[in-house]
Amino acid sequence: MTDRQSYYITTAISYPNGAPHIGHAYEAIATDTMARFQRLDGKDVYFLTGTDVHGQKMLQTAQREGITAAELADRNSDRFQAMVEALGCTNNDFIRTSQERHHAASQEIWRRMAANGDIYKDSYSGWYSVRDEAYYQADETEVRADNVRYGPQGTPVEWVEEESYFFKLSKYEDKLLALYDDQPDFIGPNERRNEVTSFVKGGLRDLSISRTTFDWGVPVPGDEKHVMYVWVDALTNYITGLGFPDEDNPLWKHWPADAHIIGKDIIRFHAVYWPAFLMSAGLELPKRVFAHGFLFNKGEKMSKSIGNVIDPMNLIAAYGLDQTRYFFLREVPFGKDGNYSHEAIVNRINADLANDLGNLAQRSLSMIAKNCSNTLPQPGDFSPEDQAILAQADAMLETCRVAFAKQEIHIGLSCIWDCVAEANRYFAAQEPWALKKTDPDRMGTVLYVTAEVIRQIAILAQPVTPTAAGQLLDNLSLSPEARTFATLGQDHRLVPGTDIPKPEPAFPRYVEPETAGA
Ligand code: ME8
Repeated sequence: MTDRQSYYITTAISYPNGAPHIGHAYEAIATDTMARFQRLDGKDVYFLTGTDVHGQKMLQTAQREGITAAELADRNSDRFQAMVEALGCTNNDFIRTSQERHHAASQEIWRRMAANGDIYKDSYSGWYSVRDEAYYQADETEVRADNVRYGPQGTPVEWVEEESYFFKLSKYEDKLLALYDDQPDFIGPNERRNEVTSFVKGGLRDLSISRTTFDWGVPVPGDEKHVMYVWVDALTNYITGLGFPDEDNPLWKHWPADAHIIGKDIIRFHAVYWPAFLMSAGLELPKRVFAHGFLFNKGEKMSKSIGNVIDPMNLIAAYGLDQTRYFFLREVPFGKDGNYSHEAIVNRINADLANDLGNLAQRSLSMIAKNCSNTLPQPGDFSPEDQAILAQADAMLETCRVAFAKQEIHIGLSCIWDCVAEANRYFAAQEPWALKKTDPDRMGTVLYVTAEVIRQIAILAQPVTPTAAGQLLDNLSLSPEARTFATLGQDHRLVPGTDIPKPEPAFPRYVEPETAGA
């Protein structure tokens, strides 16, 4: 088991300055789906998520609420952790940057960057956005009609002037450009790669990496008047989670990360600052940073600061967990922005899940239960139509592997649901219900082929709809070992003669609450 290939995947760690919103849930669902996919594909997966408790934004929110930043962090981190659990995430750990292990790791990476000659003391004066926790150049900001100055992400900026430690980011300009060139897959999707490359080509200035005007953060080693700039410690969470600086920790084998999954607004921190910090500290670089898009509800960006927040728990309660997971990952091409609405969600649930997959499975397996004494039938020779649908099912794994390696979850899902659609056409054209009287052997073959195609669809659907796919696999009497991707393809076909139970429905239809039970 130890020679399994490692796969380390992370989400961004969220600011717990408010309740989790749908953007956080989206990132967790997508990352969990990728973690489950790689695990089922035989990799030794480690999946980390958590909360980013430091910074001025947390401090200001706590002050407004009349509590300490530590209290705010604890209270809301609990809510984030509960959300991740409610979403069915299979994360191995949940980090909070207030933890002692994280302070130790952040101080160690600082020491290593300093030892490499990359940290010096000076004074900073410039623009800072508390909402983005980001420094901006004057030419990245603009004063709008309301007389307020805004940064490039549309958040207000304020003037900051204080003694500060700096990181020699300018020294890493050429090294970063060489990285983007040599490893074209380092940043995905391509539009983000272009954005980052042109930002770095525009010239990098040294980065202010400490603050003295508040003390909510990780103290700078050797100069406790300063706390680290929140992004220095936040990014370090990815190695804290693997035991850094203890390289004998068994988890350290997972470094470097295979994929950091983040939103597009924080690509600069992950694709510019983070690799520069790691190069400076003499540590390996992550293999890929992938930025997903933003979700919009009625076209408006959601954020805790604006107050336009949709509670993911409500979505799960209203539509179901597997349904919510499927909707977001199928509807929104991963990497692009997306919209959602009640109508769009209901349409996906009823069309793709309840009708196309749910009904096909229920109809075909019920026919087996009823007409074949609850036993998988023995197929006869396969017709060209049988062979075509089986070949399409057998080919899904490879397409999904290629797609998931690039975080193109939507392409993997559309390949699976193309097969669902084709299986429906096959089933309708073969009319097994009519064969019952005229040619029962041929009926058995059609039902066997349909069940075998459903087997492969359900195995591949597990990462996105784990519970419902598990129900389909229960309906086929498949043992836990018979549910991994190693069993996909023609070498592990369903065994004729296996007893199967009367099928339980896996994907219920969505019924509007006011008409439910009417
Ligand atoms: O940025 N749609 O935390 P955060 C999709 N602490 N994704 C969204 C979104 C939306 N409407 N709103 C936010 C931070 N996100 C830092 C990260 S990592 C070392 C530190 C995504 O709570 C956002 O892009 O503001 C980010 O990836 C994640 O949610 C956490 O955002």
